[in-house]
Amino acid sequence: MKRLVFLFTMAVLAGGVLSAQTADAECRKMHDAATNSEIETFTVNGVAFKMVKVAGGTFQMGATSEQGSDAYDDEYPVHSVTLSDYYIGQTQVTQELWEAVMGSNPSYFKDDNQRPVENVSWNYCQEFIEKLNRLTGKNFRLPTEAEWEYAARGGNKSKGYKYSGSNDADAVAWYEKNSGSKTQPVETKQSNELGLYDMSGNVWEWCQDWYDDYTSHSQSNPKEANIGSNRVLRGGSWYSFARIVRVSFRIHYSPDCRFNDYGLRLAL
Ligand SMILES: [Ca+2]
Repeated sequence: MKRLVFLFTMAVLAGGVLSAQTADAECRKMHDAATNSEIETFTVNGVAFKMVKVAGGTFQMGATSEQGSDAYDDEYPVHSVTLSDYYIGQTQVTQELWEAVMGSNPSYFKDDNQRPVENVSWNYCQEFIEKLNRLTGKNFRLPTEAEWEYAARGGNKSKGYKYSGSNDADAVAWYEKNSGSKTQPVETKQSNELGLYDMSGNVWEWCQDWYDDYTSHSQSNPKEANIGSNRVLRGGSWYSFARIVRVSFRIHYSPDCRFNDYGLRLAL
């Protein structure tokens, strides 16, 4: 009897060890699926940066219900947009990366090169991207406005938050209330559903598109309007009220404009 109990105990223990190993492997797989396998690392002049794969899908762009009465007129009408897969920067372009490519740093807040680069116009961003592409042989670009918003909303992992990754601006964004009136190093707030940092707040992010009014038509991979006078910026900054760092808020300025809260995030 004793021996039987012993064998039984050993069998249960062995089973436990086996299932623990299976669970470990399962956890590892899930972890990899959520992180490494969807992230590509690129290096330019010794500086590494990460691009996160965004699986395409269809989403409602504009002032959806969670935006409530904070939404402005130009966030309407809400319309359906379908996007193919693309990559987007895990963080805003840092001063370290900008300097590795351009050999200089135009930023106003300079004491830490992990702060996002700012004080860059849309035109200057295009120069940066052109040079980056020459150095890497890739086709980096700015995200379209639709790609920016889909990624900010968490893509097909979206939980429908008002800000990128939370309904609490403080959890995910450096903005007027918590920034100390300056940029903050990237990746120091919680990420959103896709593992992207600072899509709400820190610095505004230039999009590829000319600014245009929304229409109610469904769109597929919308590209920039043919003509316009202003380029779109998204996400708000260290200087913005919470209402401005919402996922659907939009502003637009001349492509020559630069301020100490205008920066960028790459797409591919
Ligand atoms: Ca931002």
